[in-house]
Amino acid sequence: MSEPSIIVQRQTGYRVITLNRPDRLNAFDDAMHEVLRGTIDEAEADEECRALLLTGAGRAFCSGQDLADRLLKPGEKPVPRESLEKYYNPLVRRLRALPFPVVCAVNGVAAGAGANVALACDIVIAARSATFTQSFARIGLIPDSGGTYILPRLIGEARARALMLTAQPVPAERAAEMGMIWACVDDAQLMPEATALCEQFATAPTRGLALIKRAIDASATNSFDEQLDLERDLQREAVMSADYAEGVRAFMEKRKPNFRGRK
Ligand code: T3D
Repeated sequence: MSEPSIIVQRQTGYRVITLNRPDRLNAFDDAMHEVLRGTIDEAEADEECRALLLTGAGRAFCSGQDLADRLLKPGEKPVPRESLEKYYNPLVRRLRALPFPVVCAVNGVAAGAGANVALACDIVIAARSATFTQSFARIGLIPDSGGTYILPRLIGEARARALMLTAQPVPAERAAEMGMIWACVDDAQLMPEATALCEQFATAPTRGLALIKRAIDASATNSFDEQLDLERDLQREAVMSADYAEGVRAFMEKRKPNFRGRK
């Protein structure tokens, strides 16, 4: 039997999803996209799941689209694949909109759509040996999977433009200095640190965290006034939650809160 292209480990309060095509540096083919979609559906449907940890098997996180599936035979004409419409766009939209945090542990090379899928996650933590490459320009493509939207907002337009036009790899340490990612850690510390974050989220006020995700996403396009109105509306929702009542009670009683999570 062949190896599964996606491995899921269920932990208390969160799931670990591992991209598992190491001989292709975890490049996406259609089958892997389909399995990943199903895996995320299951995690979202499970109210006990309060965080996701996304990582890769072997020496890479993900090298983007599997280019072996794009090799034309002599004389063959290119056909529209619609892979953005079918797979990459729904995936990054989904990662942004999930009602709980998504932590990406970038264990090695992240290239093409692989880099931008990582950057679409809520918290990106990378091993010191990892690199981020907007490799699209090397093969005549444009950066996709939200890269042209997310990257300039993370590191500024000047740097994003240069990285996308030159396809120069960025080592993890530099990526952290630029603000492209949350942190760069020693390779041996990657999974312990990413797991610790997920364990924290597994007992967090998950509904409140989902509102934070919504507010930050909206801030990219809202005016200041629109954002203030949104904060007011989302805070109204948060103030009415059982988790806020519990948070205040626990604070006053000097004990650890017992949040309800997604229920
Ligand atoms: O068509 C559409 O659907 C449009 C959508 C596009 C979305 C995209 O993601 S486009 C971008 C696609 N990805 C790339 O262009 C990156 C291609 N890979 C690389 O540039 C390099 O492999 C890396 C910089 C990522 C790593 O380099 P290195 O030297 O560490 O490893 P390597 O030797 O190049 O790769 C190791 C193996 O993985 C090798 O196979 P082999 O020789 O051992 O049998 C290589 O062919 C394979 N591999 C790596 N990336 C891909 C891949 N095979 C298929 N597709 C890949 N993307």
